[in-house]
Amino acid sequence: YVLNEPIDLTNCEKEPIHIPGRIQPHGVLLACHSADDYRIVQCSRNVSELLDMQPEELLDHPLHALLGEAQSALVAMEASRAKADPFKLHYLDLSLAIQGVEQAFCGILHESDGFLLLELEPALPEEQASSLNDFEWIQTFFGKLKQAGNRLEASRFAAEQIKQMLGYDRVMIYEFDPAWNGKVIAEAKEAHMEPYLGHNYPASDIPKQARALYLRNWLRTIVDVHYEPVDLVPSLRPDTGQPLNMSLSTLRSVSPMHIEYLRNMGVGATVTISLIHNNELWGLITCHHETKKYVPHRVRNLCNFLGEFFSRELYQRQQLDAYETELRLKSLSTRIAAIFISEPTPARIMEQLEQEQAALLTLMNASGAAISYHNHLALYGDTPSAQQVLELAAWAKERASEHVHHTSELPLEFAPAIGYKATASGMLYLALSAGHKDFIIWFRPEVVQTVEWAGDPAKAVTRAEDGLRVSPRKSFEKWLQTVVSTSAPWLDNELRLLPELKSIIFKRTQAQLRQAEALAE
Ligand code: BLA
Repeated sequence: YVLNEPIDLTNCEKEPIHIPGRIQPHGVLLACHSADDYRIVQCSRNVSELLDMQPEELLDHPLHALLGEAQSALVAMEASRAKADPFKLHYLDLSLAIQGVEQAFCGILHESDGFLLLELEPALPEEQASSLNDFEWIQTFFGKLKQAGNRLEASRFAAEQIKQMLGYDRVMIYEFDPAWNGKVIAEAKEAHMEPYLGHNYPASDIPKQARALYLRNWLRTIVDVHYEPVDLVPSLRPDTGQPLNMSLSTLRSVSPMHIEYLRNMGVGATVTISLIHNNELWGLITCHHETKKYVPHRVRNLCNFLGEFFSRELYQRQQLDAYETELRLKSLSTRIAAIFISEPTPARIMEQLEQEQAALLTLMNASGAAISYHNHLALYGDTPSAQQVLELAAWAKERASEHVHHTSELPLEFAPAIGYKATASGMLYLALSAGHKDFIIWFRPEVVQTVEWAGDPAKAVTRAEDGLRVSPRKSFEKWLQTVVSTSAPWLDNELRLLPELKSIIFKRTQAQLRQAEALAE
């Protein structure tokens, strides 16, 4: 793969993977003109092997010349469904007489810019019998997911069952982070294989255009990473002279970059299922087999369906967890606010806060807190010294917006904090009065994290001696990155509580100030 541009990872994003003009050889592709009797306008060259016909015998002929009237009527019916509902996978069992012998095919079809793309995969003889298991698979899957205690357990069940259904060696649930790096959060695998559970992969392993494509096309398979791609004949659309858009094709030939990646990884075949919620790709079910492997379309389709269900189930669990957390935090925050409202004097407020310090820390999942109120400074739990707290408050005041400043990397932003990073790598500052004389700071300890990468992420791409070839890394050996001076992040549902708490306390503080002034007069 040779590029003339300077080499960087964004080149990967420029490969037009949806128009390769080639397919994988385990099936044939026919592009038919939808408005013209489904006349075949392009086909893959391997029709000569799988259908025993030359491309010239098919091109320009209507589809019914190949399939017969009855079957092509069924195809036309399914094609109109496919046009109406492009996100579903549409397929039909078809039969073709090849050298006088009837042969079963799975026909997978979709619409592509006015063309019907019909892909034919020879059906395996054992397929008919095994479809009886489908209902059982579905029942087991639904049952197990409902039983799962949490997200990770549900993911593990899903991985195990998909592995059984595909008969694959390894199935992983792969989750993206906000920067599109990915992590294996659950894994089912053969005993002899090295675990990938917990491994992280840089965003460049799955470039942007591939992720965009997987949002539309929910299931892909590479039957044999050592395949020879098969050309389309003619290579361009005869009507427009443009390449055929193969975004939704199941046989689409895969990026040579990715093929090289998989070979480097020692993988023989893959199935990948998109995990989508709210029209966002949040993860993938990635499945590996050590050698080449074909899985019937019916089974792949079922895995796809279960993947969708799994995705929804996880989302609902998350919503429920978030709701429970929200209620718990609200009640804690009300308890703290109530102290400011009901206690008559600043001294009493400080006394009561002392009593309720556990609630104060739990509210922000903190290990320490400092409160400065009416010239009193109180420290609860693990905190820096009083002097350090005052210096920190002066620094945070300058940075605060809406009276709040928070960081989970304090030692990187405020050098003096290096000295107490074990106690306070995270801090959340809230002013309790408009002039910042009063404040509260919550602290979180340093969490030293070891991130396991599958290979050095800085070397996700290697360049050859000629300086022009980009290729995926060769090594997937565990590469450990140690992250220091960082605390657990402050979460949205925690930060959301601050405005209300602030407004209650501000009002009270002002009222007390007015009282004090009135007394002084
Ligand atoms: C595609 N890369 C992919 C896909 C996966 C990964 C899952 C989807 C295609 C598929 O179905 O197999 C990556 N696979 C992984 C990861 C794991 C795994 C992280 O099993 C972890 C266990 N890839 C590179 C570099 C480039 C690159 C450097 O590493 C570009 C220079 C490109 N990856 C690349 C491209 C695709 C891809 C272009 C799209 C392939 C296609 O659909 O044609």
